[in-house]
Amino acid sequence: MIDRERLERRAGELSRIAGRGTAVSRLGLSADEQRARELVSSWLAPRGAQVRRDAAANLFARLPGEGEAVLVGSHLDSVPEGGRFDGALGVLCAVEAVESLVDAKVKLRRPIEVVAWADEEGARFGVGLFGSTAAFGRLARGVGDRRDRDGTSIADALRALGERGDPSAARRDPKELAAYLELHIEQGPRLETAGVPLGIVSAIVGIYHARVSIHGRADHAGATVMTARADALAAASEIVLAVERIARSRLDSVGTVGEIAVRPGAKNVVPGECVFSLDLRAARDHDGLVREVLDTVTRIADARGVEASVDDLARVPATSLDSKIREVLRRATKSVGVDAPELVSGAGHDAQNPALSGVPTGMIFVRSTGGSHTPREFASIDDAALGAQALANAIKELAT
Ligand code: HGY
Ligand code: MN
Ligand code: MN
Repeated sequence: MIDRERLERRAGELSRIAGRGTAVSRLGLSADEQRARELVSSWLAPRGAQVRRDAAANLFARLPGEGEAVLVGSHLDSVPEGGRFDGALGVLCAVEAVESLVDAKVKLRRPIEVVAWADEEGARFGVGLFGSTAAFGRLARGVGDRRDRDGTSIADALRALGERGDPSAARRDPKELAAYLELHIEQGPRLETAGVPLGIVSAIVGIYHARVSIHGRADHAGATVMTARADALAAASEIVLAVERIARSRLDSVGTVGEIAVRPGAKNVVPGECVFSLDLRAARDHDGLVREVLDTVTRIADARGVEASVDDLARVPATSLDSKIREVLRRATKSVGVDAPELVSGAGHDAQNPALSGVPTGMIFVRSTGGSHTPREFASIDDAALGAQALANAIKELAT
């Protein structure tokens, strides 16, 4: 049923949008992401899908039917210098699964909607899972005013795409949906180590994103003795190492500072200000991890005589996925000959938003190698075709 060549050809076409070699830099809410949505629309519109883009720039392609819809998809944006498969493979396999069912003239009762969520990575504005958070009405207030490094706001970026600029207008009723399915590369080594091409996601870790600003005092690097300094970068550095220490000390926890900026940023000026990102995740006691890190930020800032302010960007609780849908996915993967293990996802996914909104949600993992969020990321077309076939089987069971 799956047309392997079509899947492979389209994967190549998509990876060339904002791609360079095996790297992709297709940032959310950019013209590149819009070009990717147009490419996906060009595949589905000729198959009778009604294609629309919502106020948060999410793309939906709907094949008509009766009752609540089965929603299936992932995201098209990437991190800067990311890989070709993160998100993109889920959209490609959703399109291929649906087209293979249409090719085979399978009678589907329910409507099927293929979705490409906008700006899942939050690479420009810092708000991860942006499009799906907007669609399920979970955006924090004032998100539209969040700005990227050039001072462009989310509202500006949406208006540049031809939207009105208020992402909260993307909200839709979760009761319109019978189920949400997402195929995604694992982005870790477990399936590779186990020698298994597919996995089923049991739960997704809790994720907290924030921006920490440390205000010290800029001063002359030569004329200011060490005991008279309020060095913002030295304080931030102690905090970064504390994040690493705390995450290492707690079960199933990770902590990362991926972005940092220093002002004024000159070799002979004691740093007056430092702004850095916080990414804290845990499968269990996520709140405890966040609390311990934020208490430590305050303790270090007080001890060093600098001011620390924390700007919450996103907080998604640990999310377990629907047991009935996991059973559907177990049958679907078995039917392609795979005894798929259940895995907790350390990566965040758009699937958290439908799941937290009461939509029965499931995820299929496809084996990937070379890590992720890097051009080394890789998934084989054989594993992708197997995943797409399992996805088609699951859609068929849920939609007939
Ligand atoms: O950060 C994540 O886990 C996802 O790739 N956005
Ligand atoms: Mn990612
Ligand atoms: Mn992803």
